[in-house]
Amino acid sequence: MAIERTLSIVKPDAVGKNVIGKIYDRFESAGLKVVAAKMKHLSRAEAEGFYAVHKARPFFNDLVSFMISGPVMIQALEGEGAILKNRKLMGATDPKQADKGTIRADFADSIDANAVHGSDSAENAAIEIAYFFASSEVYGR
Ligand code: IDP
Repeated sequence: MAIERTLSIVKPDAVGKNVIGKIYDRFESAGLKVVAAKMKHLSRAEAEGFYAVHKARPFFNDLVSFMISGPVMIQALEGEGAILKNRKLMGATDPKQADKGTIRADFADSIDANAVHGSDSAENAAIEIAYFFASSEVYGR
């Protein structure tokens, strides 16, 4: 399988619960390497731009308000099949539907406060990594 990169965000609920390290351990234990990272309190404009694909969805305003409710931890992860691997580690969008042992099953409270974001395709991963990191800030292989 190809070495890929994906964009991951530890959302404000999980940062508030002090579980950044526990979530990073899931990535590292699965063979994903943190190759870029920054903590940031997103502005409304930054969060709206990041979630622009969801602009027409009824939950858009609530999603943006949640994402700017506190700092987030943003990272690029690198490894074999990183995009799908991270999505499997995260679990389903709604933590009630998420498989046992996934990040969302263990750390998320609701469909809106669901602990983590992860890119869903190679195309979006490239766009999302570039949204937050200059290429000089990504320390991959
Ligand atoms: P994903 O994060 O699992 O990829 P998406 O469908 O891309 O899920 O939705 C982006 C984010 O929007 C979700 O993580 C969740 O926080 C929020 N969201 C998605 N669907 C709903 C909903 O029906 N109600 C409230 N928030 C939602």
